[in-house]
Amino acid sequence: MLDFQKGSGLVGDAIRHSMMSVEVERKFVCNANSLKTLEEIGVCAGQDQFQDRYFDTPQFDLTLRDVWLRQRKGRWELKCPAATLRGAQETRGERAEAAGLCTRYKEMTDAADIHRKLREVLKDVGEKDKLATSECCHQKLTDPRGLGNAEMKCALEEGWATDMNLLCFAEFTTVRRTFIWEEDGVHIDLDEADFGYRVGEIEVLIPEGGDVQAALDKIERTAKKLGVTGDQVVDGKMSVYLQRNYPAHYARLLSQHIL
Ligand code: V4E
Repeated sequence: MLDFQKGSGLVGDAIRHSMMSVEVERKFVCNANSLKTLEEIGVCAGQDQFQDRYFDTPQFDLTLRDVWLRQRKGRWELKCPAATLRGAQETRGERAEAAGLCTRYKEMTDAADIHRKLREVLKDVGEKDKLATSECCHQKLTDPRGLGNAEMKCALEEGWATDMNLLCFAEFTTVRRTFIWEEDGVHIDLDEADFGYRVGEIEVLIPEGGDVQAALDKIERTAKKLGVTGDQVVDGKMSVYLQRNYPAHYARLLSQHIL
């Protein structure tokens, strides 16, 4: 999550929160050389620490639809796929995106938008599924091998989330260093999650319907400057968290090409 940029300055929260934004992003492994380049050319915008708590139904109805609901710094945020480009000849940036190197997600921070989206996504979950849900919750609560207690601890905290049968399934803290590439308005985050995983992210935030190609080009230029090469997809924090804590769900997300 980052702020819209205008020139070299950050536009304030009022604008950011009133608009739906699209985050175009490429993850990378930050080695000593790319860190040196970043420290030489980028402007360090500081270090932050935050806790993320991700929510889903016990059957993972959201994440199986590539919808990611979380609480960060006490605020609700939702990420879901943004519409893809159609028609025109595929560009280098789009190829990188198609190969999974770049992702493009719509970000919502407005509570009404988030609730609307959740209702839309969950409307297909019928009575049969609801019954399975309560059985699944029960199993998680009583199964000593499960992660039930941590999950249920969160479930009682948010009335509307509980009403929608949403439970906290992942909780971790990230220390983030942010650099800004001033000329291009690109943000580079270096994240370290408390479960022992580090990842870099090159990010451009655009308004919905904004110039995706320009964002992909900026990311490509930045990656080159940082010496980020190759076509290997780098896992995000959540992918690694799921691999370690929910291997069966992770495998399902992989098989459905969501991760
Ligand atoms: C797993 C996932 C999402 C949830 C986590 O998003 P991510 O960008 O990894 O987290 P974070 O903390 O960097 O968020 P930010 O601060 O940038 O807003 S959202 C989309 N996905 C799916 C996904 C995917 N399929 N491929 C890759 C490389 N990343 C994420």
